[in-house]
Amino acid sequence: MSYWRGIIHKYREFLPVEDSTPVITLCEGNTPLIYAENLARTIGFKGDLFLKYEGLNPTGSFKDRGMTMAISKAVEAGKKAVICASTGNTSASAAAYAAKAGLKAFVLLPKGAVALGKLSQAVMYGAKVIAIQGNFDDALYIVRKIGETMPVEIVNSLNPYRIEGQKTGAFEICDALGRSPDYHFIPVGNAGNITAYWKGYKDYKRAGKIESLPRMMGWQAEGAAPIVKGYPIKNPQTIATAIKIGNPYSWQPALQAVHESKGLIDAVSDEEILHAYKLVASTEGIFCEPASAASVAGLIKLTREGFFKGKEVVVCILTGNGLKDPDTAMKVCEQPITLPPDVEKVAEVIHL
Ligand code: AN7
Repeated sequence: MSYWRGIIHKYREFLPVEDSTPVITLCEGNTPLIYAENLARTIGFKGDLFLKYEGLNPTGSFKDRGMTMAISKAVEAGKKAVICASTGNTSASAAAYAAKAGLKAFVLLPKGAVALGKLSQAVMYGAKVIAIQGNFDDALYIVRKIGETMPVEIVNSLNPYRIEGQKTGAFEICDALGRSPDYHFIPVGNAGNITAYWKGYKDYKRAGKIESLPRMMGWQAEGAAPIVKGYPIKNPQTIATAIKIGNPYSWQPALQAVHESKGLIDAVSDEEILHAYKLVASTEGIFCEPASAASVAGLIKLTREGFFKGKEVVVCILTGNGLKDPDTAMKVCEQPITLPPDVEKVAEVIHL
């Protein structure tokens, strides 16, 4: 049988699993790498632009790659419960994989700062949802304290198996291109994913699967850009709630990825994020969430500044599905119009 059985099955030789490890999978991964010629033309980018649409994972974000590993290893270790803090996507993913594994899931969310779709996922999958009257960083602090004393496995990206699973995104990109990209653009929140992708590229190079490595280009939201500023942000602010994080756990590994790859981590404004968010949807037919569009916003910014010289191959990671956050979409787009059931009136509007 050749049906897709998830990233552990596909990339087992690169992952810390044994034949005896129980594989908890929802068939994550194998997401499309989409050639984005319309977007490239619109923004004046002359190279080859690809979008890796991670919003097509089982729970609608890249977190599923890491969660299949974290939950499989938790089951292997005999754990009965998992816990995470989340801006939304980690909690949705943890809740789903815990449901599949028959584990209890506890998720701590910053109250009022999580997109409704993500919240609905966590409750539907049966997690115990706790809204914290604070921000993500407060919630993660509590999770780490509880993890020290209670018999519960933390499945935030401080769990090393999360990073291992997420690195498979890099494998898929290289398998699809037959090489590594020249530049890898990615949003940065808690900085686990940029860390994971860099590890993936390095693992693939060491295995002789690729000859070169991409430069890692990370993008934070201006109001939540601790790595860019060089100090933790106490009260981070951005419309991209997924990356509204003031003190990222993987700060140092992310800096190392940028240093080793001769890349950068920079910031884009909410305005730039929303512009990219709308452009990806209207030029390519791809609905990503606002945080995901930070990678494209970064590409637009550097293209405008004349950063690219020739025919570079660029991959932007679109980390999550736009359907998770329809409220933001409806806020920033042209509103539907209402008309009586009248052919003439509708014809007037269509006006071709
Ligand atoms: C759509 O769910 O941190 O830099 O708790 O949901 O690896 O944190 C989400 C992060 C980018 C940033 N895009 O990735 C969480 C959480 C989307 C995200 C990021 C997140 P990291």
